Amino acid sequence: MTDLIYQSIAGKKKAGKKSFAVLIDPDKVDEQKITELLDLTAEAKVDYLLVGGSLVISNHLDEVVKQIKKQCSIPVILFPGTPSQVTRFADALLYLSLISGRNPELLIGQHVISAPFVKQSGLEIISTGYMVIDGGAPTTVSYISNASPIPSNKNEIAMCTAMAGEMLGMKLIYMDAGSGAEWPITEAMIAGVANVIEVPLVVGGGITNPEKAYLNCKAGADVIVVGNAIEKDVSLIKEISAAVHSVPVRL
Ligand code: 1GP
Repeated sequence: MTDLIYQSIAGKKKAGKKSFAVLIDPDKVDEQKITELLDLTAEAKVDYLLVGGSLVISNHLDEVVKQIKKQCSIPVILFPGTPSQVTRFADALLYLSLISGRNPELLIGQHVISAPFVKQSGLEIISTGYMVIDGGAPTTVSYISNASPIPSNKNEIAMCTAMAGEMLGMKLIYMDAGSGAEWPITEAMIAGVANVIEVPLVVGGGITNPEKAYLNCKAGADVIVVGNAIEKDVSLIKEISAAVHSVPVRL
């Protein structure tokens, strides 16, 4: 198994560079929409494409990923809400453990059940400590997992959770306020967490403009993920990518 994608994420962090990932929900795209998105992502020099959703109900994940791989060279990383959202046509898989929750199924249970299938996929596996932060609206992941998110003002809980995830060997920490969150994660919480871990920090959920993406990066996020806002206005791809890539390099 290679670790090329992880090397790229970690290498950029080491070089002090910020990355931008566009999240594509297979339920919300068709062939034409994907083509339009890919033209814009290539032009805007988007670093990664994340594919997934908390609850994918359509049945065309393979086709979506195959089309992306055929039309562009940006790495495709799966961000699965359930183990069924795994396709060997992608490049890598965020192997998520919901470390902010206390539901054993999402910490380890579903992993055990899907392990042989995931291994056989040949995908690059990136073990990820997934932390859901309260974004002011009930998220699908919180409902399905029956796990409460970390309160948005409890920075120390987020910090300790991320530290524990890193010490357990997770190679990424992903802090998510949930898709379409009313309140994105505060810069104070991002800074607190970034200060106590060394692995790359991914931040997403409710980021709707280039200013917030920029401030999150300045606070310590290494990868910014945007889904919903781009679904509503694709021109944001260019603006947010430019903002993320304009953050001064700080080693
Ligand atoms: C959700 O972090 C992602 O899991 C992205 O959130 O759709 O709100 O951008 P948005």
